[in-house]
Order: sequence, then structure tokens, then C-alpha cells
Amino acid sequence: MKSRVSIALIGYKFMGKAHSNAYRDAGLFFDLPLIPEMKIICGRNPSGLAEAQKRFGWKDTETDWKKVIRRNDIDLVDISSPPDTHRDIAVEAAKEGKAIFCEKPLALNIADASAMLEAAEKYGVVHAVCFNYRKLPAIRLAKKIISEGRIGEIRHIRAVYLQDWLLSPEFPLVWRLRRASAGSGSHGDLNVHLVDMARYLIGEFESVIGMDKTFIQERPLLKEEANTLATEIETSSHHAKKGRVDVDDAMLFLARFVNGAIGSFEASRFASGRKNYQRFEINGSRGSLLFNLERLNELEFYSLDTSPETQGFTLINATDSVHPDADSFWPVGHLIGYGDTFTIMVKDLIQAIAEKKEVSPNFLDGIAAQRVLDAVEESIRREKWIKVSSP
Ligand code: SOE
Repeated sequence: MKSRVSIALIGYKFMGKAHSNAYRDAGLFFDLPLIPEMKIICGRNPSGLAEAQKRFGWKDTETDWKKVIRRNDIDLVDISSPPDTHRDIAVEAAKEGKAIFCEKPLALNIADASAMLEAAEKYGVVHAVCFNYRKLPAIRLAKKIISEGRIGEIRHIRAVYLQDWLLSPEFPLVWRLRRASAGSGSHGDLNVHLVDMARYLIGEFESVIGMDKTFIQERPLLKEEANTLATEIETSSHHAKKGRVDVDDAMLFLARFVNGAIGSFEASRFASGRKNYQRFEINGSRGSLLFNLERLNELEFYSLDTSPETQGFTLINATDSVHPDADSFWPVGHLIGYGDTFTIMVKDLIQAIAEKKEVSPNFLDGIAAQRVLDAVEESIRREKWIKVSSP
């Protein structure tokens, strides 16, 4: 009989749901070396937690993450709570010898991210960061095409990650709009995916320069926060209690890469009509690649190595058995979706835990992305190009 990997999940909202789905599904699609056991789900609100436990299929609940970490029947701690909680949970989990799977961005800043890596290395635990889009078969094909030199030397990357859920001024001041809990706004939430993708596909960033914008400076406080945030509260003409948004709504930056490529990046939560539009184009000396998350099974490939007569972008449907992990899902042409990116990530993580080896992407990737994010913020403060610090 296969042994088990017992999991504690911290956080039960959007990412908690995505990760729960992945733990449930991973064994259905992949022949896992260890069976994931969804042992305990942890969060602060007992009623929300109880509902999540039932729907997502967890055995038990707990409201204090410290108790969860100390349990000796837990092998893997999954941190799906907001970024301000990541450092303390990860450092304690490492001390207790647990494997750690952490949502992005890895931490609020480089100092916290480094403390997490240091603890994970000191106590020798497997660590992973959830840059889930890397796992898509279409992206892995892009990586292969680039590694084989089929688009030649990389010259450009043009990347955007656009959403529009903040358009209404009535949208409340949730944790994602506070520096103390999120670290930054669209930058840490969306640009971080683009930065990871660029590092994965092209290589390391050399220097950056950016600009940001907060279009709506104040938003209604959530009811339960109105009393605890007295100092931030101002009364609008409608007498609604409001608080200050202290993160970016949009953040744009230019980049130079170590290998000589150049790039432009844009994240926004104000791009009307764009729901989860992550799109990038990479141009090389022998061809180009184009990806759009809203069509996540597809990759467009332009190659100068075909006859001029038929040259043009080829639309590849990356669901064939030749595409990484695609044959574990459905027959060719039967598409995978957003949730499956987490399922593949969990499969890789469980394999790494079973084999006691490194998983990719891990905390090193989380820190490397954080270095780029921090450099962009510094470039905005100082209004100049900033070199991305090296490890
Ligand atoms: C919300 O903006 C969000 O869900 C991010 O937090 C995810 O990381 C991103 O993939 C989609 O948008």
C-alpha cells in the first residue's frame, strides 16, 4: 500500500479552494508516489472555515495556525493565506520539519522571503512557491522551443496581466488593497506572475524602471474592519466609512535582461473588459511565441525556418500526448483549465516530497521574483533605472 502525505492547509478562500481542488484531483490524473491526505484546514473565521471544510473535503479544522504547525501527524504545510502571514508560518513550519507549499508572492519583501528560504534550507525541508502557470503544457512547450534555439536569440518580451475587478469605487477595501497585508497591489499579485514567466522562459533581469498609479485612493471599509481601523477612517459625503488604498491599481515597467533582451510589463486591475488577461509575446532572431491565458491550451509559434510561402503564426493546441503532462488529463483536443495548473503543481510537489528532492519553482524563484518587484518599486521612488540585486 502507498504511504500518505498528510496536509494542513492555511487559508480557505480563493487559493484555499484552488489548492483543495488540486489535492483532490491530483491522484485522479497522476500516478502519485504518495496519497495526499487532506487532514486539516485552518482559518480565522470558524463559520467560513466549517463551510470550507465540508465543501472542499478536509477532515478537521483549526483556527490557530501555530497549533497546526506543531502537530506531528502533518507532513506538508500549504500557505494559501495573504502574504503578510507567509513568513511566520513558513519559518515555524520549517522548524517543525514540514514541507512547505506557499502562494505567491512569496513574501512582503526580500528580507521576509530570505528568512523563509534560510529556514527551509537550515531545516532541510522541501519548499515550493505557487507559480502555477509555468506548469501549463503550452508554457512547457514554449520553454522547449526556446531552449532548442528555435526562435533564436531572444530580443523582446511584451507582457501584460490585466483584470478589471476594481473599476467600481464601491468595491471595498479588501486585504489585496492594503500594503500591510498584500505588500503591493497589481504588482505583487499580477506582475509577479509575468516576472516569473519571463525568468523561466528568457532568463534573469538585469535592470528595471517603472511607474505606478492608484486611480481610486479611498474605498469603503468592510463592515468587520470599520471599528478596528479607526485611524484610517474618513467620512465621505455619503457618510460611508472609508479607508485609504495604499497599493498600486496599475504598475508598468521596462526591463533589460542579462542576455541582452528587453521587455515591457504591465499589470492593471482597471483594464475594463479584461477579466484575467495574461498575454505575452516573445520575439527572437529566428521566430516568435505568443501566449494568452484566456486560451491556455494554445501557443502560437512563428518560425523563420519554414518556407516563405507558408510562413505565419502557427496555432498549436498543446493537448497531444507529446506535450508535457497533457496525456494524463484527457484525449487530445479535450481541453484543460485554470484549476489544472494547480493540480500539475501539486503532482510535482508530491513527487519531490517522496523523492526528497528539490521542486521547481521553489523559494529561490520566489525570492528572485521578489528582487525584481522590489527593484521596480525602488525605481519608481527614485525615478531612475535600478539594477536588480543578485543573490
Ligand atoms: C487575483 O487577482 C488573482 O487570482 C491572483 O491572485 C492570481 O495569482 C492570478 O493568477 C489571477 O488573479
